[in-house]
Amino acid sequence: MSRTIRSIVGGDRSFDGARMFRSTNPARTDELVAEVRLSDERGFVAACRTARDAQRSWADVPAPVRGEVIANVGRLVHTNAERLARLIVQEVGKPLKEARGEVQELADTCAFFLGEGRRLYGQTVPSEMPDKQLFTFRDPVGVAAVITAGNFPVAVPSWYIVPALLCGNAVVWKPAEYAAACAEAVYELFAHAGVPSGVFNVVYAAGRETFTGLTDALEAGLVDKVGFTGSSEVGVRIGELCGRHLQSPCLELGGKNPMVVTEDADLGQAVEGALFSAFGTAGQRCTSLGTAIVHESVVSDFIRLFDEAARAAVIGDPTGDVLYGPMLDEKFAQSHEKHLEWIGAAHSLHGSSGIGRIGPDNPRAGLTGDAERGLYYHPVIVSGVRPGDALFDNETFGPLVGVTPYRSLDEAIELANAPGYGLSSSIYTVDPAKVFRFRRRIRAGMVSVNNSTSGAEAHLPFGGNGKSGNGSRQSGQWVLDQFTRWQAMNWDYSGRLQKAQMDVATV
Ligand code: UN1
Repeated sequence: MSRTIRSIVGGDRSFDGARMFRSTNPARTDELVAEVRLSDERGFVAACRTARDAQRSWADVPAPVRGEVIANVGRLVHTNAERLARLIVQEVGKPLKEARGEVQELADTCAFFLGEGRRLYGQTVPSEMPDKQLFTFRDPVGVAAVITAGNFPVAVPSWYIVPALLCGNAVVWKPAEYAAACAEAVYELFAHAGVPSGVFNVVYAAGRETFTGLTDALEAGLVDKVGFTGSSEVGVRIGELCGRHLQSPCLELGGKNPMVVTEDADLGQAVEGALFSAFGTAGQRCTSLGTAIVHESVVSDFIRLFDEAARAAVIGDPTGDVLYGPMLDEKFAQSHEKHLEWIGAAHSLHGSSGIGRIGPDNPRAGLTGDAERGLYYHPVIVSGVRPGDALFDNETFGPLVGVTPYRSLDEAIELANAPGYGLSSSIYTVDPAKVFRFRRRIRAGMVSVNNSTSGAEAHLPFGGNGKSGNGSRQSGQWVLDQFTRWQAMNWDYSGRLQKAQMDVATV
């Protein structure tokens, strides 16, 4: 049964715009999951004002008590885990097993941060002068505006929302409209867990209105930190906008994640890793494999095995046990089709009995879903990709992966860094010297050894460099520095004016 979602959840509803968005099941596109009323830019600003008004008293709640609220969220996630996972499957088409994993990632994030409520440590620091003591304190930044994609509709938003709230900030969240029902479910978990009204706000709006609303809210001094997960293009615009207000946002952007397969690698293991990295979530993770860079002595064996594995993979109905399901929604299906046009004459196709959308005219043997109503696409492996090819240089965010050979490890690393992204990466080898050379030279924020490019754990720093982000890190303890500001204090109890640098004590 579908539901209608108002444009601002839990806040002022007078900004409901006239535009509606229909969130549908990508495995059965005629099945409506939710109908969302989109706000205009004034709604975004109003939500920021509500957050600003509510933030001070939330910051006055002792941090360990805020941690208890996060613990409540975690408990509610566990109680509602299956319902939430099935909603993710229904709304964005992620296979059930992956959706359960995503819910677990949300629970893990709560488990990590609930304890931080008792650990928002400052420091006591010695002074250069006698009878003087120095201290540091962490304070919340204020209002955090969080804008997220829908490929991870519950876990990735929680990387911002959970620590931001724990640190005493108020949050305005603009989720992806095509994952609105998931967002509403997340909102309800936080509301039931005891986050006071106005401290956590959700606004549904289209990209353009969100950008204008954010511009106005920053101008009015209503936003202190922006967290954004999405494309590199939009990330650049958000970075420019925040820079005008001397703010540095958390940016988690695209990736063209490389996997280097060396001549000594276990090929079976590498192919298994490539299959999941390239095609898990239908390639729609920011950590998905972009290009497999394979030593020339094993590249033809690698392609043969990868091709066989992709042909044999079960694709289709996400409620079942499949490698991947449909594209997230129509918009992603369309951009994937554009990326397929990048395949040129110099490339060879593997991995598929067809190319493009699977349907009655373009069948795939063993598809388990409804080929007519689902946004299912053939898995495509393209060999012969080189720097300068659109396919090599750009993120594609679909079940489409390149393979290129290399001769020396240094060449492999150069190829891996060439597209200019720097999110995730992987190397398959048994040689520790290669691992550490790769680790040092690769520009990526994340390196996997003998493992998928996807699947980072919630307590490690997640984030990228270059076109993948501005060096900010989501997840784990590192994110506390995003949502708090350090304050330094000195306290002189000597009874006289001791001047720093001038009255330094000597032995
Ligand atoms: C994303 O696609 O935005 O490492 C995040 C992974 C997941 C998170 C992906 N834990 O693949």
